[in-house]
Amino acid sequence: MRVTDLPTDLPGYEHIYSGKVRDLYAPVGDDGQVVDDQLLLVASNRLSAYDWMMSPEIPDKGAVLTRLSLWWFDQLADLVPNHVISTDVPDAVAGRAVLVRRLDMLKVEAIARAYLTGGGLEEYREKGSVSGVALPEGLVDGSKLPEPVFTPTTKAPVGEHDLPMSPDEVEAELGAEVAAEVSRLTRAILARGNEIAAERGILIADTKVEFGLSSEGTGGLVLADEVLTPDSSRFWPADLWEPGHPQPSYDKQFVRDWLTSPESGWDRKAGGPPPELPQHVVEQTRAKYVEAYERLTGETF
Ligand code: PZK
Repeated sequence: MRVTDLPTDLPGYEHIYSGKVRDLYAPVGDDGQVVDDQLLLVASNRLSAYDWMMSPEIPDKGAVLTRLSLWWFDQLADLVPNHVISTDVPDAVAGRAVLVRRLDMLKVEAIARAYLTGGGLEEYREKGSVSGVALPEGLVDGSKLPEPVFTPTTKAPVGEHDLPMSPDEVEAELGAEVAAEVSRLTRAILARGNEIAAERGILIADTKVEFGLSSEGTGGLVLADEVLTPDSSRFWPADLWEPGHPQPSYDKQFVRDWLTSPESGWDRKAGGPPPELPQHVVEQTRAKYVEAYERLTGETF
């Protein structure tokens, strides 16, 4: 996010933090004090590609992803409790914000992979295993794994890249019991996601989820953040799935194709910022987000 692009000023809320595509606020009570057990999670319409923020924004992206995430929380409710309190939020962020329980967040990015690509593929090519899990020989970019594998990473500050964590490092950070539960739940979430998505023409190659521990009650693991959205997961169109080469991205393919075409005039390797997206690319990309939402949920956006 550019420093000139300030987060929305929301009366009754204090801005805490901004990530690449989302903003975090704390509610302020009638007494003027920050409400210390809640947060407002706001999804923006910002889009990144090739590690650059695109301009202009994608209309409705934040609302589509917020509604998709809420729908998934319901589909996963029998596996794990979630942090959602309410969708009653200020008009300025209506439809793209949720009020959530403030948790003690685990300092681990919980990632599971159902298909091999990206960093997992690199590790497999070097070692024949991914995060300590031995895999069959002969797997290629896009291959389906025998079962989802837990491949946790560190949480690096914005701008830096997350690093793989070994099972020992995860245990040292979380304790053996919580580490085992995070691994089991992350793999179960991806497996459930793919059971549902496969019937609707979408493959979910991998996903990143965040867990927190609730300070009150039983103190168990709670699923936080967003879940099984195109921003937190690799969505692939099932009809184009063909192991052996990089798969097209369900949501970002129009943007990537245009940026790498002669039409854009952008030389990615020269290091300069990408050009403004033309209106047709913005519109096609918005349509892909809406299509993913409608196919998965069976509801009209
Ligand atoms: C929390 N993030 C990541 C998300 C951002 C950054 N329920 C929670 N309790 C405490 N902390 C968090 C959550 C959640 N979810 C999430 N960082 C802290 C994040 C959205 C926007 F800028």
